Amino acid sequence: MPATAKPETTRADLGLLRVLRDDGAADPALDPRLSDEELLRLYRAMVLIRTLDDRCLKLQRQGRIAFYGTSTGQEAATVGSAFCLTEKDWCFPALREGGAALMRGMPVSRYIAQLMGNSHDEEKGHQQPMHFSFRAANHVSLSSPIGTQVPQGVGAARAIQIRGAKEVVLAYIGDGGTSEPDFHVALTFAGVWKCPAVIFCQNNGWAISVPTSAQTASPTIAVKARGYGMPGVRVDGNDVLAVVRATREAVDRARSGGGPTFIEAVTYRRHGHSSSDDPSRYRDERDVAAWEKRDPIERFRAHLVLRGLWSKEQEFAEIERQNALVTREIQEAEKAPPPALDTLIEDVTGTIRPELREQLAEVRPYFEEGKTAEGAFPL
Ligand SMILES: Cc1ncc(C[n+]2csc(CCOP(=O)(O)OP(=O)(O)O)c2C)c(N)n1
Ligand SMILES: [Mg+2]
Repeated sequence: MPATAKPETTRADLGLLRVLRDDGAADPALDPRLSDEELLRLYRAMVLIRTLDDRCLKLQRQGRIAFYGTSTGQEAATVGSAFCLTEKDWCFPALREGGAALMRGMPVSRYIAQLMGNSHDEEKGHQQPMHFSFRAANHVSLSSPIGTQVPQGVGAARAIQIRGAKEVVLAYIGDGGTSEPDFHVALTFAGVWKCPAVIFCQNNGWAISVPTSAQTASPTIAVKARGYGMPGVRVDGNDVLAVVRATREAVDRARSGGGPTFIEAVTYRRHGHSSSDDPSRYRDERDVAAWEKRDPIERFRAHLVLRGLWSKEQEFAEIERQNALVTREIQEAEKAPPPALDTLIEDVTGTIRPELREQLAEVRPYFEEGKTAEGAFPL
């Protein structure tokens, strides 16, 4: 807890659900009691996000990809929540949930292909970097205007409800996104329809340079759920077991017809907003250092070590294995050609209009000469 945080209360939407204690043990009354295999799967997924963030930010600095946004410090919130979905459930991510797709089976090669927009990219380069989609697990690409994914997700949940199907929708939003009208519209209708949606807010303290304290005067974000007639839960977002516990309960409730839940995961964005941002211009580095001490990976590792499931040797081997995998996939991705030129107009509209074909014919010689466009990514 940050020094400025208010005292904990017993209200789910005002307090802070924690499972992992400071000594690494799990609170026996709240432990979601995962199997050893599940615990290790969660841990490896968290380390993979950290590894990719580290490597991809360097790729951006070297000019090998255009743009990147890390989720360093938020791995527990991302992985713990996505872990609770089945393959058939739907995920509508916000900005920082590429790791949710990885947790649900997206290969690292696809992740890197999306950043490069090459011919292996599922989106064929149509989307900006960091807008991952993974059809096999119903992970829907983010639309850049923040907040839009929540009404999309609630709409999908309504469709599932009308069809009488059993899938659940998990829609993510940032703390900044909760100030968007879309957020309120979506929660209003999720509450009225009682559709199978879990709305998961990653409160990471910042919306680019705007602190959460400037987003809302509410004591917590979770407490807003009361106004929409749904349960609100505030969870320690750096405690992966607490995130699993809160999300699993919410997913189970949604699947069994009990309606939506809003979860606020309290965490921290340790890096800049994106590769285009310099956070030293607007925040105190001492706050970052304080949050580094609550690192979600280190906290969970202490738990695994205490349970005899992890060792220093395994840690070294895992880091080496993941780095080798990422290196190999980057090399492969850089060898891959760009998407075929025709994909510029394919997959965009149901039928391709004749003027689009004409435009493509006009630009074809330009590309065939091997020219590339100049320009910096704006955000
Ligand atoms: C409607 C809209 N306004 C502004 C932006 C520019 N923008 C991109 S991300 C962002 C901040 C988002 O903050 P938050 O929701 O807290 O997510 P986080 O970046 O912390 O993950 C802003 C203002 C945008 N993409 N869409
Ligand atoms: Mg934020």
